[in-house]
Amino acid sequence: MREKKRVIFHMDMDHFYTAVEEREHPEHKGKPVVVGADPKEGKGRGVVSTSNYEARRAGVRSGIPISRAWKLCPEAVYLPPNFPLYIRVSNEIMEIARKYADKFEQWGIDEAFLDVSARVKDYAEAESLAKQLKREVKEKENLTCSIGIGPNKLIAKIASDYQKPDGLTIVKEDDAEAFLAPLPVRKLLWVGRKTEAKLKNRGIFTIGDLARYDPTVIAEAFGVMGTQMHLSARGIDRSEVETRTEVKSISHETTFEEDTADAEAVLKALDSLAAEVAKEAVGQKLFFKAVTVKVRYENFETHTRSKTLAFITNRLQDLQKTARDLLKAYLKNDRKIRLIGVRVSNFVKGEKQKTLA
Ligand code: TTP
Ligand code: MG
Repeated sequence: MREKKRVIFHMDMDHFYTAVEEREHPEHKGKPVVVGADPKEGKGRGVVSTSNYEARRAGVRSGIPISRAWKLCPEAVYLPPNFPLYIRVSNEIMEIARKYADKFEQWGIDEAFLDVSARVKDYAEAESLAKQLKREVKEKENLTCSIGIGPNKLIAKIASDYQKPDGLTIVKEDDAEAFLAPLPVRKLLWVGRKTEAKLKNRGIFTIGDLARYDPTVIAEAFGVMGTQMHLSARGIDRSEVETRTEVKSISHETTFEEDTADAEAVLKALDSLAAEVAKEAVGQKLFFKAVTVKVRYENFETHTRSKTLAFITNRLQDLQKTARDLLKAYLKNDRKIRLIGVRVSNFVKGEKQKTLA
């Protein structure tokens, strides 16, 4: 028996933080806008959270140092992030989108997967449903999003990114391999920078190159991830849209005013980051099991270390102790540190944990 064909949407808001800022401050519209750390006339530290498309044209993108953004585009409007606002708007958008699907999975602050298989009989109906969703988001929130439609989450996600902003891209199952083939391997969820470099060494640049490569060689070189990666390259993804709305992780990070090797100062900053993270977790009634710390040295070399606890918690003491233990390995070498971060993940929603002390 043939499995019923699925129709999956992936929705991704366009330049989310800056789009919300432009909506709240129409005087910024048409100008390059950057949300992130304070640029301090080019001397600022920290990074760009996101930028609107005008600023992207000047080369300003998520993750680049704010000092570089300033050099590239001094005339941009620079704004600090207003997280409570973005979270509120995100919640409103997710409430709208949720109604369109039988299974709905929020992914990060501005993305979601929707399984609409039971609501449409073909791709033409899927297209009009997606247009309706885009229209409702525009009318109610005055924001645009891009939607990808495909036979699974993998293809839908790559499709939503294909045409942006305000895009709608449909990739039918039969067209999936041809759609993916010319795209760089980096577009696959499994491929980070290191894997990308290893693949390039083997002459694999595009998803098509990977799809054609001998899967047993890939599996030998990359293990289980290699097998997954090869399936992805062929457009195969059986993972379900999981009805889940909770956030995946809570994190805070800080860039020091000056790079420092002062262990006490670093640990003190770590404690206050942990306090912010724990406060949010408690506020959202989330208990976590995994803790990650991130360290960036003065030369931008960046490391992360994680620990999965034997218990779930949202107590500040547990978080501070675990984060300190994890960070200590990075403090032994007297190297100057530029940035640290704390993240918690593997959540369990509070209600289910009534027995917790
Ligand atoms: P994205 O959806 O990756 O980016 P975007 O919505 O700004 O732009 P696009 O139109 O390409 O989708 O991320 C959503 C938000 O998450 C983004 O507005 C800001 C935040 N973010 C960061 O804070 N740091 C980052 O490095 C990235 C990638 C995103
Ligand atoms: Mg987005």
